[in-house]
Amino acid sequence: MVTAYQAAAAVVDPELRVVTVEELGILRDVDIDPTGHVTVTITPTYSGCPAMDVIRADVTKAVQAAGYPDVSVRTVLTPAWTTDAITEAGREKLRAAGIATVVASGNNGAIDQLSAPACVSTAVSVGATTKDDQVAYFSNVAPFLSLFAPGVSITSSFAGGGFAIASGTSMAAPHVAGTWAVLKQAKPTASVDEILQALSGTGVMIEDTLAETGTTRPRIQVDLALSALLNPGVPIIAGVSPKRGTLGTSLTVTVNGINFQPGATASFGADITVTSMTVVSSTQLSVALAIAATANPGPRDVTVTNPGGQTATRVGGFTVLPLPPTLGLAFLGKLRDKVGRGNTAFSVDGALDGSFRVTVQAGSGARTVTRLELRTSGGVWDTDPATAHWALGAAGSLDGGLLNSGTGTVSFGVADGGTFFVFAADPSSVFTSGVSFTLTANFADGTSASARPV
Ligand SMILES: [Ca+2]
Ligand SMILES: [Ca+2]
Repeated sequence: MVTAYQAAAAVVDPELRVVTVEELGILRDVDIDPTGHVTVTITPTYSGCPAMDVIRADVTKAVQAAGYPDVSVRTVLTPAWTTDAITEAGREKLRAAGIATVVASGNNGAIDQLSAPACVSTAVSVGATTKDDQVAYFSNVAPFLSLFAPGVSITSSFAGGGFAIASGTSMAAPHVAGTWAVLKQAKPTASVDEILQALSGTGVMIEDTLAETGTTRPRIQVDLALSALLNPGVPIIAGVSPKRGTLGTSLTVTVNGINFQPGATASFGADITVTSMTVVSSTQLSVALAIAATANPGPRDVTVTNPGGQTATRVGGFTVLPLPPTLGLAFLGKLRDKVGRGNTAFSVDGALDGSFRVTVQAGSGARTVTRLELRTSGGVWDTDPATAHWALGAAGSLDGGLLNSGTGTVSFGVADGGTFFVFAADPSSVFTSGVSFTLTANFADGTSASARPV
């Protein structure tokens, strides 16, 4: 005999007839009271889901047919349904039917595992990157992560109306779900594997440098994925790594993409000589470059040409950097109170902070500072809200106001030979003379430089 639960669980979704309400995670509970009354509890996939009326009727009919005439169906809205509720069997059936299950990787900052159910092999798992293509510190990452998408400081519609800015892998996953819909619309016959292949093959390869595990996964590029899906066989350059080189230097870069053929050639524009190149595979080239000492700094278009004449061009795919500036750093003691203890603590907290003077040495040229990081054996401080590191304050003078009192990000100019000051809260007597400090500054021209106190 079929139990009331089995009868309710076997009801198929009226819109996705390949999966049952149990596999979709819509069925929450089936309860029989002493009088024989059956109460079935279900959760809609979204509020106002029109299919719920049909499901309610189907479940009632099925439970009655199993020998329980007295049935009521209760709808609960909390906890809200998410794709996390879909069972593994449900995911497999959806995938076989051409429906992808896109799942956020989770926000535990794990470096080699994903939250369930993103870890399920049939899920399309999505981790979060910053807008400048760093892995977000909170994002779970693993070698088997499917894709990255932007997930830091994303403007989104919010429950209750209006918009808000939020961060999380739950902000990254909808970028992939939306992209999936665009690709599926462009090619309705495409399978889950075909679309996933187009997205991963044309993604920019992002290395998890925070974790230093070497894990490198693709961050989606919608336009290129669309082109790959609609133009099979055509070469596409997804990215160049490293994508910058300093004038007067030689380096080897990796070109990632699709449909590279044996015998392909590459060019990197004016003042850059390709000294040798290897077609590693249809998705990867290794190219040795020599950048002339007299090269003009700036972006170059990268072009790959297959022997048949088909070309792929990535506009501005590689940038020639000027020489980096020389920095000086002096530890002045715990002189001022500018910041507190925490990633967003860009205001006074009543305790004196480690205070440092930074000099852009004469002859370096005027620069614009875009990121600062202070490192000691006792910790890391930075101006980057996308990392968990504590606040690093920056000011034009010891008594000047913070240049980064908002979110912590910096963008300020320093003259040739000019100075600025940075401030970091002391967790436990870290800031004493004799401790080894390293300050690293990034500049708007793409260069970076480090300094230690002399
Ligand atoms: Ca302080
Ligand atoms: Ca930070």
